[in-house]
Amino acid sequence: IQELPTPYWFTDKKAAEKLIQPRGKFSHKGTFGHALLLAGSFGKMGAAVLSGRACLRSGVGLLTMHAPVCGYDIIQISSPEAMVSIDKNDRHISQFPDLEPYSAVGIGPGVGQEPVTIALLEELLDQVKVPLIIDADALNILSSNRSLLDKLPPNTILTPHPKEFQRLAGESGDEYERLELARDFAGKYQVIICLKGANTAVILPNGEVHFNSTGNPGMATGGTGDVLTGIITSLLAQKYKPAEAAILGVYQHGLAGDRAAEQKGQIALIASDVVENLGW
Ligand code: B4P
Ligand code: MG
Repeated sequence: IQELPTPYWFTDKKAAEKLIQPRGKFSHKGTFGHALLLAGSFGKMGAAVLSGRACLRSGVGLLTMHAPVCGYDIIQISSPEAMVSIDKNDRHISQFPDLEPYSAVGIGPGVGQEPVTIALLEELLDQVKVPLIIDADALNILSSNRSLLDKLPPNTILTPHPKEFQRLAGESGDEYERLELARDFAGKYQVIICLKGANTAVILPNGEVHFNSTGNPGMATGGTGDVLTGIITSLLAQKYKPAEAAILGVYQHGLAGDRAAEQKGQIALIASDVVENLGW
């Protein structure tokens, strides 16, 4: 019997630590990139704040957060390290700044699915030339505007939880079938999928599946997904290759969740604790 090459990998401590790029003594903030996060809407500015703070705690040189008018004070007060770019729209994002200064773009946490935001996503997919991560309602926009899927730049990172994945790729009978569906999807659109849950699976366009070893059920609480988006956006901005940014980001997110659970216990854990326990 000929043994087939297995597509399955496991991200343990050793595998993850190998990916971390040490900081050179003479590095400066320009070395670590400028991230742009498009996040938040009226009533969901917390998602933007969580992803922004996680992005800052993951080593990015500079962060600009683009948000609707209603988010201006909220971001400036909660995240003094971030710069804010303000949309013309009061409640939802409808535009994005000139992309030239940015080394990576993250979109989705708390954005909602208003027509103006759908139009923005389409325009972004046409224009973006730097690595991109798409999460949350931006994924749901892709699911209900399927012509946008063909515009996804290669190696774009998608971070669906199982329900978002179902909307994107359809029903699956069991977890194995879901994984195979994700491998087909990643291959078809040449994207990277972080299929979130216990042992989040990172699926690469070549069909490789990297299962994560960190994380705990304490992380099943609102906002932890937004934290992951910020971490991966930060790594992309620092020029980690998209596959490495996804694998390492998922690992560090779970590790921070495990540290938070040691301190607070799983039941008390909230997403802000994950941000505060990021350590590199
Ligand atoms: P939404 O309202 O879309 O949730 P959200 O805003 O995206 O929340 P958030 O961004 O904080 O969390 P996310 O899941 O992105 O609604 C979620 C809906 O999906 C709900 O109806 C829920 O029931 C359903 N759903 C979610 N997960 C499901 C699952 N596994 N099976 C079936 N239905 C599910 O990100 C959460 C983060 O926490 C991820 O990084 C994830 O890996 C981590 N996490 C969650 N549970 C974990 C666990 N048990 N162990 C380790 N890590 C875990
Ligand atoms: Mg989410």
